[in-house]
Amino acid sequence: MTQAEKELRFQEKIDREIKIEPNDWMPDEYRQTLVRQISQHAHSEVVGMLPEGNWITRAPNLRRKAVLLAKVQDEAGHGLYLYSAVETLGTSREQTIDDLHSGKAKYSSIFNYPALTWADIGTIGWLVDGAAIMNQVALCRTSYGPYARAMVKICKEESFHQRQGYESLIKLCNGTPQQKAMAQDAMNRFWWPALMMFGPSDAESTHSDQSIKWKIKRFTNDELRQSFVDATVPQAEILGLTIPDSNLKWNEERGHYDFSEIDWNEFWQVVKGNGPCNKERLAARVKAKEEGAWVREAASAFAKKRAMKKSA
Ligand code: FAQ
Repeated sequence: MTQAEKELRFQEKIDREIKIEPNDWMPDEYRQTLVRQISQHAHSEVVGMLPEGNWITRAPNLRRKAVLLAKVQDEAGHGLYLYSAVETLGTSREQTIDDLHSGKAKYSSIFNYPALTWADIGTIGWLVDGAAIMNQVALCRTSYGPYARAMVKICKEESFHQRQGYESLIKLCNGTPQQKAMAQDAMNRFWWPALMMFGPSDAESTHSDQSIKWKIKRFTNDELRQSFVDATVPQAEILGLTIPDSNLKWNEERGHYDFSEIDWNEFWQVVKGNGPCNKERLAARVKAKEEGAWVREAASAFAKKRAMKKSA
């Protein structure tokens, strides 16, 4: 079969909604796109543990601490499912992590913003996990089998994360004036970075067209961003929080909210490594790898010893 015939068959399979599995033939570009997207997604989950992990010791009570601890552990689990999905495409976990540490691979821009107050933790759950779910529910139907199956479990957990964040904010917004002000301040700082999570506008998105054709992505960046805004505005109204956008307005004709243009200069600056916490985040991951080297060495020495015993 020629390359062109193979590609045609591959596309037919995608069009018929048949999942692509690790041993199936796939175009190199499809494989590379998946490795890029899934590994960046995995890195986002793992780097995303840092701003929240920083608050575990400072949670205001035992219940909040237990919930936050569980959430941060969930994110580690998501990273692991996703690194495994990348391995099914023939790229080792070691390589994937090295690509993050060398700056070759990206992770979500949102995690380069600091979590300054306790209200930021509720806001991250509500807005950041909320944005993540909007994007990830669609990924449950992505064309690559291992990624789609990982996303089903991840989405169930992200949904709990979003709700615990919202519940925490309900408490703050119905608390003292200082607590409400703290929630508003968190909203002011996280709203725009949350909208940036969906990526560049469709006009600027380099990968969207091909990824939609391959059904890796089911919706474009702008479509998902709009759905997020439409779903979130009523939630902010219930909390009594003001969204920091004077142009935010329901558009009867479109059946959607209109909102201001994103500051794309800020977005690209953060993506390129110049956000408020980029250097700190990467340094924390490199340090974790170095400090965990002895654990990996001990584990592989133990595995070798056990294998030797077994064969003897
Ligand atoms: N930040 O052509 P497109 C979470 C890059 S998980 C940084 O539109 P694509 C859970 C993009 O990589 C959050 N870079 O790209 C949690 C590309 O650069 P490249 C992560 C970004 O792939 C919650 C270039 O710009 N979720 O939050 C960003 O078609 C709380 C051009 O962009 C996922 O990763 C960005 N925001 O669409 C954890 C979901 N946006 O690679 C802890 C899976 C774009 O050519 C606490 N990923 N870029 O060098 C996706 O759905 C897609 O990859 C998009 C981007 C939609 C993110």
